[in-house]
Amino acid sequence: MPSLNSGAAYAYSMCDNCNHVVMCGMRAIVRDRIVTNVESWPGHPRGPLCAKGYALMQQLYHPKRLLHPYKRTTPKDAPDPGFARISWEEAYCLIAANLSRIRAEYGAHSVFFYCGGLKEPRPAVQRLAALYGSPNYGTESSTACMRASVFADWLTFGAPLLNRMPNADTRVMLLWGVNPAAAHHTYLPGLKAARQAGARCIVIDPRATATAALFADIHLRPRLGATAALAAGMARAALVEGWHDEAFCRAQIHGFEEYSRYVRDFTPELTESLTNVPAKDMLAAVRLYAKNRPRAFSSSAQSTTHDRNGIANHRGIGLFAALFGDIQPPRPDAPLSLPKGADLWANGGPQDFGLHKMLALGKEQRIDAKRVPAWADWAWEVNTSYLPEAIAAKEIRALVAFGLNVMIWPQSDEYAKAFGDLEFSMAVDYFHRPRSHRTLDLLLPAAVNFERRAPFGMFGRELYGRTALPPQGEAREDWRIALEIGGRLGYAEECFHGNPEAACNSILARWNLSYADLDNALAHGTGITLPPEYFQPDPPQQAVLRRSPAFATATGKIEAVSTHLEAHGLPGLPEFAPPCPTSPEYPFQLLSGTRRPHMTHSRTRQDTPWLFELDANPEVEINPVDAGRLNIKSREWVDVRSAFGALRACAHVTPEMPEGMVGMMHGWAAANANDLVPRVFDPASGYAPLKEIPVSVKPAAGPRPGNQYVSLKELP
Ligand SMILES: Nc1nc2c(c(=O)[nH]1)N[C@H]1C(S)=C(S)[C@@H](COP(=O)(O)OP(=O)(O)OC[C@H]3O[C@@H](n4cnc5c(=O)[nH]c(N)nc54)[C@H](O)[C@@H]3O)O[C@H]1N2
Ligand SMILES: Nc1nc2c(c(=O)[nH]1)N[C@H]1C(S)=C(S)[C@@H](COP(=O)(O)OP(=O)(O)OC[C@H]3O[C@@H](n4cnc5c(=O)[nH]c(N)nc54)[C@H](O)[C@@H]3O)O[C@H]1N2
Ligand SMILES: [Mo]
Repeated sequence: MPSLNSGAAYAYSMCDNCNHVVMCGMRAIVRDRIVTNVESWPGHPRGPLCAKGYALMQQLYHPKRLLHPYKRTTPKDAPDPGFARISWEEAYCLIAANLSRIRAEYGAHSVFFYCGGLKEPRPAVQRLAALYGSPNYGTESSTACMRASVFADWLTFGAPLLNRMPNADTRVMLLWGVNPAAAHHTYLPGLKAARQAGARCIVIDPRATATAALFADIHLRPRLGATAALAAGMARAALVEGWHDEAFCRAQIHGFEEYSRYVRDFTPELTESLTNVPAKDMLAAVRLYAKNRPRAFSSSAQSTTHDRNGIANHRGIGLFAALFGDIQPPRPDAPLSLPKGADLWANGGPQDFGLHKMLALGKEQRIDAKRVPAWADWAWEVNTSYLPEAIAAKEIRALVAFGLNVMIWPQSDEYAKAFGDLEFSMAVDYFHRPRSHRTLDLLLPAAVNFERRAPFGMFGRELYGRTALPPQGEAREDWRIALEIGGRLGYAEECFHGNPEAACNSILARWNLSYADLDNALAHGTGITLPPEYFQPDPPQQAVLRRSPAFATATGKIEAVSTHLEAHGLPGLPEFAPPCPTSPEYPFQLLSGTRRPHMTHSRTRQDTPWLFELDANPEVEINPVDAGRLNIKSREWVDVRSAFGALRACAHVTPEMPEGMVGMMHGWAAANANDLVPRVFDPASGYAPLKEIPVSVKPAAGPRPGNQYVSLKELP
């Protein structure tokens, strides 16, 4: 550790508090092996740190952190698992005995390996699943996060092509369902620079977001579940006016005529009635986008796919953007581009390390193979929406989970209940989360930031090591746990004898580096930049990048009619399907999970008190007109109901929400937005309608709930 005057030293890591996606560089000041301060890492490509990064210190030293392995002592249906402390030895013996028995009796596929939003542990967990022999490896990304939008792009373009952030030349940018002001603050400087250089901006978002306030010339505020209609209406407007690139469309879009015929019905009047977007604003937005170039374009990671018609929505957006001829097939002589940012981990890590080829064996035994076949045929990660059905059908007998949050799923308790029917289940986490861990057999303590070496940081060609202080209590790095379980199952050699640093070295070796080189750079507070010729993407990535001169779809063109979806008996065109209708009983559309700058999913509540202070109650955001009519005031409690569930939360009256829509963050243990959402899924992706369910909101009858919003529980 590089030392400072006064006996202190610097330690380095990367923030994991935006679900391991943004990963800003962090530098800590350490005295007597205790982190006393956290700051942005000077010179690091990601940053600056936001409140979530600073608050990580509190997570590190939280008195309720999980510090030892625990085993349940009560029957599975008991409300309290009665977790009792055990040794790592006992924990590993239990795991190895159960996993070995289950594989012998029912086959390896009957164990589901799961990683939540956390991206860092994934390569090690993939390797474990592959060695064990189960194709049933899935994550939150293959259930509720950005992978469905990648799927939609792949169906349309053969690659995740859509997001083109602005640069100095950009004249117009279209931000469709993105709010970097809250979700990706590191994009803001680029947007600001483009704006200052004169770029115009269209924002499409139902809410009055900070992004719209900062950048939008035109802001369209559609109702939920109407994306495919808005995209079709916008496409029609461009086609009718002849603003599109006809020659490009005819040459490069498969099914262009069918698509043109389909969108023809979406007149400005019909589009307005379906989407609530005034026709004249919609037409002005299309004109602004069509008449300026170069164009930049960014579409949502997930909002438009959290819908029963999500894949069609997202494909509709992509096809609108494609009409102008901006999205070209890759050139045969194009240089291999480098993975941007920390995408190496966000996309699952190196495929050879994760043993993806082995993971793909026995694909027909994936739980999504028959239930979401269009997805299973494409995604290497299994969709987990139907886990309760797969457990009831005895296709799955055990669960090995890293970072399990049942509140990502609609009707979350059905998942927790189903896990109680397993023969064996375990999770690794920073904290005991009663709502998610209630039915598990084992709970294991994960080391957190500043206590782990793996994985190292990778941002484009820049590699960064991390300093690891000794973990608190008996916590262990996720990589170590996964690799040690592998060792107990007979794969000690393949699992680097449980040593995360040795595992990292096996990855770094492709660049003739080892962790010692990263440590040498850390001594100077820096990383290592690979020379361009040194960079070798994985072979499958190379194939995608090199596949040319056509689009990497079956037809070699942009597919307005998807051959993949048609082959699976689904509509090939991005057709509009009406959202669940509101009614006098349930008059509001529920927009759940909109990111807040200082909150991350179910975390950053009591586990980071500084952040919790900023937002200490589950809030329902409601427009002043609606609130006035219902006699609801800010900070008063309201009951929210859908046909599928109910919860009580605190009102926040704000013009940010449009009339007829209410907003709520998911992940509150006692006011879980996903209790309101039914288990019906987009047949193409298997994703849930997290953003279209009708609800009612009424002043709460009875007293304000007491201190029930506790997401952590102390262990004995
Ligand atoms: N209604 C609604 N539901 C949604 C969404 C929405 O917008 N609306 N969004 C969806 C999306 S996009 C996502 S990504 C998911 C979020 O889903 P998740 O990312 O799974 O949710 P988190 O709340 O971050 O829970 C992760 C758990 O893992 C633990 N954890 C975090 N990091 C680590 C680690 O490195 N190691 C270990 N062992 N444990 C760790 C945390 O303590 C926590 O208990 O929610 C989805 N669900
Ligand atoms: N602070 C913070 N940052 C995060 C996270 C976090 O929890 N906290 N989570 C990370 C993760 S896991 C993810 S997946 C990303 C998500 O990143 P984003 O998808 O960009 O974030 P959201 O805020 O969920 O959605 C963006 C906007 O879409 C709008 N929207 C919702 N539905 C629709 C619709 O039907 N049409 C249109 N046009 N707009 C719609 C919402 O109002 C919102 O303003 O953020 C990442 N960054
Ligand atoms: Mo996500």
